[in-house]
Amino acid sequence: MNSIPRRADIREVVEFFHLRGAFVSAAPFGSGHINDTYRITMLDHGVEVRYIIQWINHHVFKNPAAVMANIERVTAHLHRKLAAAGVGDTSRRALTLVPTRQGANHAVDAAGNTWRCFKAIEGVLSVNQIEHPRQAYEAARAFGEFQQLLADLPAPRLLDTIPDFHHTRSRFEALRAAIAADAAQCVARARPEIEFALAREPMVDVLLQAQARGEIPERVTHNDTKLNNILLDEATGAGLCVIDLDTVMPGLTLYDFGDLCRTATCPTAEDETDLAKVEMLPEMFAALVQGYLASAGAFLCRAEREHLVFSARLITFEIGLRFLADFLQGDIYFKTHRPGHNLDRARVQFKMVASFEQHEPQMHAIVKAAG
Ligand code: ADP
Ligand code: GN1
Ligand code: MG
Repeated sequence: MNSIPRRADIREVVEFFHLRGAFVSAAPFGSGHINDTYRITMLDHGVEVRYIIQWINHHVFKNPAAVMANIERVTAHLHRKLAAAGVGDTSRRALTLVPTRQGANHAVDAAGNTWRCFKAIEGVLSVNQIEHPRQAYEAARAFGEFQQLLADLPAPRLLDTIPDFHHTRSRFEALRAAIAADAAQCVARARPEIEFALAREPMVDVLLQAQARGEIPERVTHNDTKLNNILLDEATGAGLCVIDLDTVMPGLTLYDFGDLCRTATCPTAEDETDLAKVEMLPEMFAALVQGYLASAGAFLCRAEREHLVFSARLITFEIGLRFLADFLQGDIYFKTHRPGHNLDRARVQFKMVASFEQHEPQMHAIVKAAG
């Protein structure tokens, strides 16, 4: 939710976990729209040790324990696979959960809030706005590798922690309902954006239908592949570790590739107000395709390859629908930092959709050239 009441003192939360050393400091970290993240510094025998502690937004993730059960299985599997592949130190390549003093994967405070802790990975960058194609290549390669490593995650199926998360038809219908209800009396302020969205209805069923026909398989996917959810090695620029695993669930690989295109081909922040600056960068798209195929190319089926270009447009559209619906509902889902913030975000997404539409032939040529 947008305005969360003050939660437990972070100092008390630190005490839930089995951390090394003495507490030094805690500071809010990251720029996510849902959870709260803190970076914790401890001092252990004169050496600073850092951790990441996060509050799981239970308004969004209705079953935080299920989120943590998924994350525990996924991170354990990643560490096992990386070690088996000969990676000596897997601690920079996959997240490592820090257990509570009772040995659990999360803690629940007296007010019912859920907290979890990871070891902080040092010497890394998380990029909010793309700077050069190498970053795009590395991010896409790392997300493809992530999907590949999880392809043989043992049964059972991961839990659907947010059902229908990327069900674009449902997202479209939710927008329609928000327009009809006009709960925040904002419909009049968003007429062009609403028109833009409604005119693109046919797009929303394309992947769902391809999946229903059995052409596109369900796999284990990340589902929130923003550029800043990959940690890059500060020294080498290599894509090191995929983070923000709350939405790792059964999904389509194209959701991940599409969301990466949304964020990594855009030269601006997600909430840029000067729309003249918002335009998809073909050189970044080319780098994403090359990086993604370098790792995922081995397992993608033909229909997945054929929809790479479409996925960029679809997921960008879908996130735009969600921002717009939230604006119309009065900012009840995403954190906002100014009035009209969600509308600004929706505008950027829709400008990117228009740009993907304009560049479609060029994007197909890029995929073809990548082999
Ligand atoms: P959200 O996006 O929901 O705020 P993330 O899990 O993406 O939460 O974390 C926010 C930021 O914190 C990331 O962009 C990254 O910069 C940093 N971060 C998260 N986990 C780690 C980690 N284990 N090691 C180092 N930095 C991290
Ligand atoms: C949210 O929390 P964060 O910022 O990583 C959202 C994503 C959106 C993204 C848009 C659980 O992700 O689906 O794509 O904002 N996460 C959830 O920036 O809804
Ligand atoms: Mg994140």
